[in-house]
Amino acid sequence: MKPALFKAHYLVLLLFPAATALAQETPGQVSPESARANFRRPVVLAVDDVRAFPDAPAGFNKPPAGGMQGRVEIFEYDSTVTGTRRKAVVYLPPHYSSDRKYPVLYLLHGIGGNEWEWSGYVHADAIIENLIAGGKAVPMIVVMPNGRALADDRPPPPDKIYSPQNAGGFVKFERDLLDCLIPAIQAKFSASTNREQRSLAGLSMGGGQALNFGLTHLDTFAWVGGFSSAPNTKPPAELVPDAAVARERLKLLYLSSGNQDGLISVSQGVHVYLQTHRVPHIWNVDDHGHDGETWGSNLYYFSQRLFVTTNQK
Ligand code: FER
Repeated sequence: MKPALFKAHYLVLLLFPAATALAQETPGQVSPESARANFRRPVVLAVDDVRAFPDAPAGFNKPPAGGMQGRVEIFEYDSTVTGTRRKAVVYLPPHYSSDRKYPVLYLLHGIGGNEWEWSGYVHADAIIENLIAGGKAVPMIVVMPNGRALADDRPPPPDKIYSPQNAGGFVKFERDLLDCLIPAIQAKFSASTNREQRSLAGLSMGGGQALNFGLTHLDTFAWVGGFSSAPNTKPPAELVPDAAVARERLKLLYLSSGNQDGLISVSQGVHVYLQTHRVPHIWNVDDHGHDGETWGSNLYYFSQRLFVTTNQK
């Protein structure tokens, strides 16, 4: 019998004890070639890069048998960043009423997506509706904006997705979100204006945005989630310059990645930094790639903690 020491994966661990985290890519550095290379990076797992949760149960992302009781609307707002009128998809929970204020989750899409990616591809509306119906999530408003803050914010053709121009729109969205979208949502809907009732999360490029904007605006967001975050993610020391402040102000910080995803080192870098600086967070490494299955399943676990269960002190 071959001694376990010589098994290939142990050898890999011995030669490369830690994954080298991918450095932040600024829009000017984004190209189809760099994206291809990033997606092909070898996955090197540490011992704690394991599941926090099983995959979400069967049917979790299917509309309830009796049909959706909540509704999805298209919301329009004026942006001083793009100089245009922009669209966001808004989910309103069952029995939505102006008699009460609702917490709000802002959900950000990936580099090739738009305001329909979360509802149309991942079925975020059905996921959250099922959780609310089962008493596992609090009734909340979910805002799914277009995170590409450009005058033309349509997804570019495939050969232009990994371009400085497209990636630049995702940086500009920070001011659009904070100065234009959030005030407009609060003016139109019965939304709480309290930071403890506001969350920011996203997938891939949107995961990077959620970490970049959420963690550096703790006056605005108390619940932050990055799923399969992309190389637009800032270095962790910029995201969390003061661990004591993060510990104090964050109600929930949730990071996830599939262990088949070449971008996992982005999230690993943030996780290791948070661990070193003792900032409580959830770290869920599932068996997926860079795909809708990991995003749906992680939204399922993230959203049921929102506005209730804190993992911070
Ligand atoms: C990159 C690879 C992937 C990158 C962005 C992505 C900015 C984003 C992927 C997605 O949103 O799905 O090199 O650079």
